Amino acid sequence: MPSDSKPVVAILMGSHSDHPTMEETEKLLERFQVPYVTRVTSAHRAARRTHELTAELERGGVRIFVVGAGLAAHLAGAVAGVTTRPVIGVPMAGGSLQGVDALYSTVQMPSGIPVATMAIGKHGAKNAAILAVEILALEDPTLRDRLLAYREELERSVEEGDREVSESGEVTSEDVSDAISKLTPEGER
Ligand code: RP5
Repeated sequence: MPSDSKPVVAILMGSHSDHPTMEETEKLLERFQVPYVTRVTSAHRAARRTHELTAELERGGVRIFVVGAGLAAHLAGAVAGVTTRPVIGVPMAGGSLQGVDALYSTVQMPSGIPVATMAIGKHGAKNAAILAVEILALEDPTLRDRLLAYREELERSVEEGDREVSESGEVTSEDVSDAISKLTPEGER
């Protein structure tokens, strides 16, 4: 849920159906205690409204826009065209081209109007939140500390995974090479 404080990040999406993906952005912004607002608008079906909404959010204090859209995904570019604040684009997965259409539509901006484009789908939605926090952390030491704590958590999760696999008795690639060399006559190794 968006917090009561004035939002500094706006999460925009082309359709309500994009929300399950963009929830990943919301969850991470909540974890970092960054106030945000989430809105649905459309680059094609509500172009004028998108421009007005972007201006209104900017006037309200939004510093970064995270924008998710699918198919011919032009919403992030449309927002970037009417603001000088950073715009982070998230291409939705799905559709006939599994999100590649949205990726190309979001990333291939002409020079002058950048959209920082993330990976397709939920990985991209998560990274959009982290990138927004990284930008805000440039001027906020508390956010910087939270980012460092998050990185440490990621590292611990890798170590846990390593422990689980190495203690589970699963077959490793070294085990396979050993077994093969034992089965192969010495002259053929
Ligand atoms: C939906 O159409 C997509 O997921 C996407 O966000 C949206 C694009 O809407 P327009 O901006 O083209 O209206 O199905």
